[in-house]
Amino acid sequence: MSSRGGPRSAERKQMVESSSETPTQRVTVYLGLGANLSDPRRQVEQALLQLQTLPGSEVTAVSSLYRTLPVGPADQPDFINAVARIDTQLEPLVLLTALQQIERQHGRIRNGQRWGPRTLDLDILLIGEQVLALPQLCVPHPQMHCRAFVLGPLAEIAPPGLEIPGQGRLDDLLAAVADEAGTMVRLRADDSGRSYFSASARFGASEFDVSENHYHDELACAQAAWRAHRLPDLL
Ligand code: A4P
Ligand code: MG
Repeated sequence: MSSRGGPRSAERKQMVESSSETPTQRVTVYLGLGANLSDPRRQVEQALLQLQTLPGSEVTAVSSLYRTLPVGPADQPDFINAVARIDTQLEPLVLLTALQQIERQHGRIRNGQRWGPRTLDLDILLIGEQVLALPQLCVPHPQMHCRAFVLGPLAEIAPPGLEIPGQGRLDDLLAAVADEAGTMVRLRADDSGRSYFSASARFGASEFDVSENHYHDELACAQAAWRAHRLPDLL
């Protein structure tokens, strides 16, 4: 019977293997998340779930969430910040487009004000050791080396001795912004979470009101991915 259809499974496996002789290279990328409008904590938590759904990508670590003072215009709410690490096959500009789509899903409006308030900001901080200076994308992120709200969470999940290309060692950069780092508040587990992951058990669908939550579909999808995924092991 099986000979009437395509190749048997062993043959199929071999075909798949030979068709992927030149697999797309995976690269480690660090992403910065920030929000200070419309329940910023939830914006960041939901965005972390949505990162799970990026094609050809795997979230491998997430920092704690931090409450941080705004850098830039002071007349805006405090931010919630975090950093995530992903392994991805996506090309840099494809990844940027995918991240901007997530920002739009969070109602991000760009009104031209530099460093102004936002529902969600997703920045590409590092792509391996690459240095990019494209019109749409600069990597490492041009301001990351002098921002405690990036360096602090990054240091939580980065390997020891991480170098920021062109800027130096993460440890040294973080030491240089110790004053700013001292103003950051790391959210605790009970407050719901040392990190987003410790709060993940609360992410039952019942916690979210479908009628007023336009993230529901993405969230349900991400939750399914979450359960099937080994992310909780990262805690
Ligand atoms: N772009 C270039 N390089 C990148 C990159 N590495 N990652 C381009 C992401 N985007 C990059 O970004 C403007 C354009 O930058 C994009 O269209 C993309 O093509 P944007 O998100 O529209 O504007 P923005 O975020 O206001 O500008 P910018 O300069 O990226 O601001 P930052 O550096 O993101 O700063 N204070 C605290 N406490 N916490 C914060 O998270 N964030 C900001 C924003 C200011 N103050 C803050 C925080
Ligand atoms: Mg930005």
